Amino acid sequence: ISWFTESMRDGRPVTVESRHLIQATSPPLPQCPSPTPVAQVSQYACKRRTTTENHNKMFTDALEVLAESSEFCENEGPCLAFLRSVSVLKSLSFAVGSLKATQGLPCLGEHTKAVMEEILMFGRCFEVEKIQCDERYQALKLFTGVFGVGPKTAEKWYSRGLRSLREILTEPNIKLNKMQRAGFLYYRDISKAVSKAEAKALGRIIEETVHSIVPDAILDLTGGFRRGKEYGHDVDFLLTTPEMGKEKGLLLQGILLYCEHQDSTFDVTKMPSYRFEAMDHFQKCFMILRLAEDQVEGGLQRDLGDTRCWRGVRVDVVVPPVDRYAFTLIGWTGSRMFVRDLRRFARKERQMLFDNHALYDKTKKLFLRATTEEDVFAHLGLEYVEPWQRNA
Ligand code: DCT
Ligand code: MG
Repeated sequence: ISWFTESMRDGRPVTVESRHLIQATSPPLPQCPSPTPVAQVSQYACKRRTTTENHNKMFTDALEVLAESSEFCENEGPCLAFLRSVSVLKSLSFAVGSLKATQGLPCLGEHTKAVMEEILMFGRCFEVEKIQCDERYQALKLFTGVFGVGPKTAEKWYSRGLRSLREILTEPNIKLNKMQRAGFLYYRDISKAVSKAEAKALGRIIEETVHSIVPDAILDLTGGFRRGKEYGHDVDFLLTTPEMGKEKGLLLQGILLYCEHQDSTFDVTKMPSYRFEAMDHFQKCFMILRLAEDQVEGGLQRDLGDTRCWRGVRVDVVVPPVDRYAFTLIGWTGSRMFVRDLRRFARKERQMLFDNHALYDKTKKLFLRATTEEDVFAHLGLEYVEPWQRNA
């Protein structure tokens, strides 16, 4: 996860009853959904229902390469345009078989359509293959895959002629920060996907640790696992206490391999003049935790030849005060595009400002209260979208 370092581009109700950990919301039994007519697909990801089932992977994989390549070239506009088309294609309940089938769909630009046409005709896209063979793209992808390394650092290393992780580690003039050193130290573990069983095990461990400090603390699994994903690159948790203020200084001890702790800079007295932004100000920990073999149901995922009985896993824990919990839960459940469009929808269609701390009605000049995610959707005049339908 490098988004908090450099490239800052950005359920269920949290009632007392549902405050039990690791209740990854699972989709209900498959029904036979009638496909949404193309003409009714919204331009806003928060008005679409997107499960983890992607019927258009061959297009979205290719378009994601183009998005990433644009990001590496600091072309924010094209990057976002590709990500928006990816998101629309992921929401479809059918596999696109011809360009005609995309008529009326929002967010699909000329470039996207040309790529799709080529894939439909030849099963591959020349431009994407060219990018994948490009030396700069390969190096930047490799470098940004290291925890703590964002596109700017990756570019700096590339422009100094460095091409491999070994070259970075042996170049005497390169000074790694604490986060990057941990990123290299646990590189193999962190670059391996985390399974749902491993995420659940971590939830139990963190809950136990937290409860030994504050018995009534509330922990929820968020991020991709809350959206029903089977694998993730990290595990994200939200932590709070029923009593306001008691969440301050709630620390995790004993199992940390690496921890980057950021204290809260959230100040409720500054709310009236406060700027709405993508990153929140709550206390948080970006960690690497040691997960032992016997803690995971069915055991750890292991590489051939790995004789260790543990692995390192990237874990984020964010600690908002309980009166901000619903906003933060939506933000940290994601997906990125879902939340990005929730903010855009609020701003453009409702004259409201929304982020991980608050929802503000500009017309009424009022901060709106919410204790559950449903409250937030209701304030925005949106149909509630379940976490497993937010994989936009
Ligand atoms: N998030 C966001 N904006 C970002 C990055 C993240 O709003 N720029 C939110 C959305 C998801 C949540 O934070 C957790 O982030 P990640 O762990 O990066 O995403 P994920 O969906 O959990 O993906 P993965 O399964 O790979 O961890
Ligand atoms: Mg995650």
